[in-house]
Amino acid sequence: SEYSQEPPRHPSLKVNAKEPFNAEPPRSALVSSYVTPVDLFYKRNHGPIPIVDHLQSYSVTLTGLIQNPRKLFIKDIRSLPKYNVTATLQCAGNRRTAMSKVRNVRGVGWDVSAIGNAVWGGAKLADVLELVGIPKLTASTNLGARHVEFVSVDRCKEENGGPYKASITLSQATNPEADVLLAYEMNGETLNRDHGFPLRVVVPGVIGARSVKWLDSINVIAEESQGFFMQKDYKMFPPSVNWDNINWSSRRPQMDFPVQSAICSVEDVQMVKPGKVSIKGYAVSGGGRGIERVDISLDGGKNWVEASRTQEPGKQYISEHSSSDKWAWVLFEATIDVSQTTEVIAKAVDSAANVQPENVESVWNLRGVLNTSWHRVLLRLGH
Ligand code: MTE
Ligand code: MO
Repeated sequence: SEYSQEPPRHPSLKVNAKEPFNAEPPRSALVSSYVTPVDLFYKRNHGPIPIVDHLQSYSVTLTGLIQNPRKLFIKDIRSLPKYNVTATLQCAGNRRTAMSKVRNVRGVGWDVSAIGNAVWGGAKLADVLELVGIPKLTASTNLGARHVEFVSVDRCKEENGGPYKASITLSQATNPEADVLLAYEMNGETLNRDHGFPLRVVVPGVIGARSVKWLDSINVIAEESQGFFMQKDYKMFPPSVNWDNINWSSRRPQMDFPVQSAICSVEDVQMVKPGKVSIKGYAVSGGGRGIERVDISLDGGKNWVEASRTQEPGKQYISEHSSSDKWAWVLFEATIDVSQTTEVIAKAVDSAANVQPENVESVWNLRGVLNTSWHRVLLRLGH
């Protein structure tokens, strides 16, 4: 079958769909290390994993509204300054299963682990675009360019057998501070097949759907990508919209993700012994907004205590071109005392004082994206 050449995968991944392969690690894996190991990083695909086996002949085509279209080989990309950016990648469908409990939604059922934090190594897209004559900090050009589309090597049924596609604005693409990468390394190792070998886009602070894997071409265009995943998916609709009255063109493609957190050191429901229990999890916000604080409540949200937070810059990979960690999650921890059945709630606040919504009902949408409601786990006394 077209799925007969999939790469080997870690046995502890929870497989939500086999073909295409969609899997997430156990919650506990996310709080065991600040940087998520590659084999435990969630995998989100819309088709078979393509095989790119001739690295010498592999190239990325730069085309569209540019003076001199050209092909870039891996050696050309590697000859540009290399940056290591620690960035959290999150699928817009993270925590969808909990949203579907309110009312049915369409999409792969994810628990809280369709997210991971990695050190991505590669060239900045802003430097690559300069090679074809588009200067840094360009919002539009006299050829009418305003968007940059990424087209993959893979094939998916949503595109009727065509490649996966997405786009970002030209101003984000040419802004060196946006840290958009063409990445060939993940956590200091060559990018593997599951995560986009030999080259993928990483758009920090933006839903994972825009970080196109197995890059085939970069298309400089006037309007945003007309691909399925920009126009007919990954949009946030109000709770009143259903499959009969949906009008896809009435909403913009989702880009930045909102403030998010989840408790990962315990399952829901978790049996615990009376006494001290360590509550650990992750918190992250999109758009480069850092996390201001994480609050924990044991009484349904009446009273809160602040958790402690850690953020370790990807020290072992830092080079002279390293950047800050505004794109990366914080891990939080609070020790609580449990003497009865207790619901533990986490909510995060970002640097713009955005707060996670209390209830999933208020953000429910038919595609089940962006469930960022307060995260709750139930602790029961037992052995
Ligand atoms: N790129 C291609 N070519 N094909 C895909 O199916 N899935 C996207 C994005 N890039 C996808 C893709 C989605 S929805 C997400 S969330 C991320 O890749 C997942 O990246 P990962 O598998 O490396 O975790
Ligand atoms: Mo995704």
